[in-house]
Amino acid sequence: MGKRAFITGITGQDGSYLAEFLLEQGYEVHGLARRVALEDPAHRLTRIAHIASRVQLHAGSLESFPSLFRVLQKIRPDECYHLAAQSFVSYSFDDEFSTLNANINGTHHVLAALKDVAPKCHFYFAATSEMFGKAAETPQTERTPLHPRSAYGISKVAGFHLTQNYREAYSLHASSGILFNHESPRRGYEFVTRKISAGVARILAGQSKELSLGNLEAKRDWGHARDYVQAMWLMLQQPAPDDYVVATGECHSVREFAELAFRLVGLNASDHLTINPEFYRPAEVDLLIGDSTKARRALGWQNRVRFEELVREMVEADCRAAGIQQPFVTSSAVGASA
Ligand code: NAP
Ligand code: G4F
Repeated sequence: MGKRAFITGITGQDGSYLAEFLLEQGYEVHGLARRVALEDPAHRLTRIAHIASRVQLHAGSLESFPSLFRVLQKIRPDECYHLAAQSFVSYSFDDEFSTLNANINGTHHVLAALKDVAPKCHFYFAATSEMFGKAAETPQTERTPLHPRSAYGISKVAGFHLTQNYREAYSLHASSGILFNHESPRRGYEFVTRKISAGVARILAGQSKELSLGNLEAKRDWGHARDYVQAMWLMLQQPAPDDYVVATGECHSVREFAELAFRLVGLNASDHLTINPEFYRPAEVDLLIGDSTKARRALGWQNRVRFEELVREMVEADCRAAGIQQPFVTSSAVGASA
């Protein structure tokens, strides 16, 4: 019989790709979904609509230990991927309390429940490059000191330490993936890459004229979510738990992402891009670039999708959704600067 996996955050970007991947591997896939999502599948389960009949959803929320305990007691999974979180850094400045509450307690609840009902379960924690924040060195590795710059980053540092502590104190097979930014056409619209790809599509479709962003000089190491969920799975297949950086090793500024997205469809970014100070953060993370040598060597993980391919896929998907079937100019025009 196939293994049984439980995914918190199955309705999110990563959860949807991971569920697909695990189904392909023959897993029985269970997921946690909020009650409101189960009652409004047409709007809130869109990312997993195509696999809805093959996954089993259970109502629960990060804030409620009893809900998580009940679900885990019923499923007793072989593998648990804890992805659910308030994941938008910017929002964590507006509501530090709910971010810290959901992210720290949520992780603690899942670990504490597993310890009691499924102590042999292999556990994955969705840690993040945001933990490096004001990074002490470049590129960042598993040994780089942590200096989070937001309530979100702080909540993930706490989850990371909780995961390590359950590994050391209770011998749980608990691993953390320190994942750098990863995107896709399923990315939430609040994140800058999707805001750009959707904004470009709207402008090309004549539905708007400008795209308003914040700090264009921030630099990120952007990969594709489909590649990154495979690293999560690989971590849980290892004989011993550990922590791994997952990144492409290549970084680009928000400006470069936006300029390429506009250029791909034959538009000039400077004709449409405006700056709105509202989108600046009280404390910014200026530069993230990861060194994933350990994951590549120990797990055999590799990222397949490069930067331009990622931008293309996202812009194309949003253009198609806006009714534009062939949005791209020729590749020679892409090479020319905007
Ligand atoms: P996402 O698209 O924002 O998905 C977040 C998921 O968490 C959704 O399924 C959401 O459910 C669920 N969730 C949020 N609050 C919840 C609560 N109180 N109770 C139950 N479920 C709740 O995030 P993602 O991009 O897939 O990222 C997955 C995880 O990796 C997150 O923990 C994120 O912090 C971390 N991470 C992401 C990246 C990245 O670049 N994407 C990088 C490093 C780490 P609803 O659909 O009901 O809102
Ligand atoms: O797309 P972002 O909102 O992602 P951010 O803050 O890097 O966080 C994402 O990646 C983390 C991994 O490093 C995850 F842990 C986290 O859950 C999330 O998935 O912002 C990227 C950069 C920032 O520097 C931001 O200041 O883009 C800059 N930016 C500039 N203008 C903007 C905008 N970000 C957003 N969201 N919206 C803007 O208009």
